[in-house]
Amino acid sequence: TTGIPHRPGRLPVIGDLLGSNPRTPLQDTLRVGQQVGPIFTRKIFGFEIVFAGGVDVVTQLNDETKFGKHVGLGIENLRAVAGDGLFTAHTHEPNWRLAHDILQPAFSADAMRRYHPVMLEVAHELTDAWDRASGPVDVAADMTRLTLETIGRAGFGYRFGSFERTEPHPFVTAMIRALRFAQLQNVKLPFVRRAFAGSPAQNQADIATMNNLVDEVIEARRREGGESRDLLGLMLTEGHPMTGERLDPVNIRNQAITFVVAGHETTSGALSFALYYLTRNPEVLAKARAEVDAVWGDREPGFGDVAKLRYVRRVLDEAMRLWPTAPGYSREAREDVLLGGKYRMRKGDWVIVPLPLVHRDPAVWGPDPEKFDPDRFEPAAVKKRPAQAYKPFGTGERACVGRQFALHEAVLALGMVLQRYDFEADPAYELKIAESLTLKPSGFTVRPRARARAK
Ligand code: MNH
Repeated sequence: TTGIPHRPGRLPVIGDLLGSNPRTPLQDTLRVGQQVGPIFTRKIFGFEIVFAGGVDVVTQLNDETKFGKHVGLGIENLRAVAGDGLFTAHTHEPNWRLAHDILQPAFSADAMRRYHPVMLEVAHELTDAWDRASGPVDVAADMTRLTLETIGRAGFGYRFGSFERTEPHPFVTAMIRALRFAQLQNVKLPFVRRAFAGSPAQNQADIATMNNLVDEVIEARRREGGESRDLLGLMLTEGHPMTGERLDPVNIRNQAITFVVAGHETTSGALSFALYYLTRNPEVLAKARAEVDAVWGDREPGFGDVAKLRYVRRVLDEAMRLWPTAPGYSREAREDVLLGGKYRMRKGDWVIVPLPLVHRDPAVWGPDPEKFDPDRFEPAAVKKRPAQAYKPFGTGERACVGRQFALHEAVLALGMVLQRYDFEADPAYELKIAESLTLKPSGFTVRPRARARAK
């Protein structure tokens, strides 16, 4: 990593700590990258980490013959929670491919058709809650209710009861704390780590809370049997399509926790940012709503109606360009290479790709990358861009398996709230982004009012 530029003013021992905030590592990295360039390092608590945020260098990194997913740093720590589940598994662990192949059918077009009624049911719980709301609603909190309920019911036949609760389900409280604990284990100074991460004893209790719930749900399904081909059904009854090999019980538990976590945080943030940008761009909102009115009218959307909302989909795509809610991934060299034609990487060396930088590269996205403009995703515009310029769902064989699930769920929910409400948002609200494993707008509220025409 010698010779890679970093921000001026790096200090001995504490490195680039000044100007870094443990609550906003991604936003700090974004600032540094915009100042320093497409390839840079940050040194935090003795770690020197290489980042690559230019579309050219990311095109090199996304070449699967030269690089693969790196499980390290933050993701390695998550193995305390999710073990060898799909997201945190090393590609060379046999359980990665086994689970990948067994679970693939749970994300086919056929499977989406089966999930649609469940997704619709949950979206109605959101609109029921918003119909009853007498004041502003916290958008990220309600979108999290929607997405958690959706993955719980569609994947596992489990109801968290999110819309009946004022406080989060105990699983969620435990999950949020356990994820924060895992992420902050990289912080070397013990007093800082404890202040932000909480105690190891609490962490053990949180992991037990999560495991116990998952074990109960699995036990109940085993007792009841049933034909369901949801995620849990596939894991409990299917073998590998070629070898017939089955998932072991510990791995099934790891997958269940993985899917509940990966299956809701990111989609919730994407919906929240989309609604934020809609309230800030009245012309975009008018166009999106006109599409919903033209394609859906006052009808309840069927499965095939969701993919017809092409403009609403572009609103989501553009929201995930500016704030990709899974804000990055790591790539590890499979052989010795020259990064960006300049910097030597040895086999096993790795770099982080901060997606908000890639998605703002002015060489690709033009002089005003901060401008929210869904027309960037018109087919003709997409065709003109390099293929690796937009990667909110990651890349290669380790890319998101839940992409179609997330997009169906999100377009459906966004369409339904556009169909039903006018939104009054506080014009004084300034976008504030909360970073956990994922990104969400913090403190963003809207007042939903039933539209005159919709029933
Ligand atoms: Mn998802 C992997 C983004 C929704 C389940 N997801 C990834 C990766 C990104 C990502 C990026 C790759 C990370 C890496 O390379 O280290 N995921 C998203 C976004 C959304 C999303 C932006 C919503 C918007 N993901 C979902 C949903 C599910 C899901 C919904 C499940 C229902 N994601 C996964 C799993 C993986 C993953 C599982 C790991 C796949 C693998 O490595 O085999």
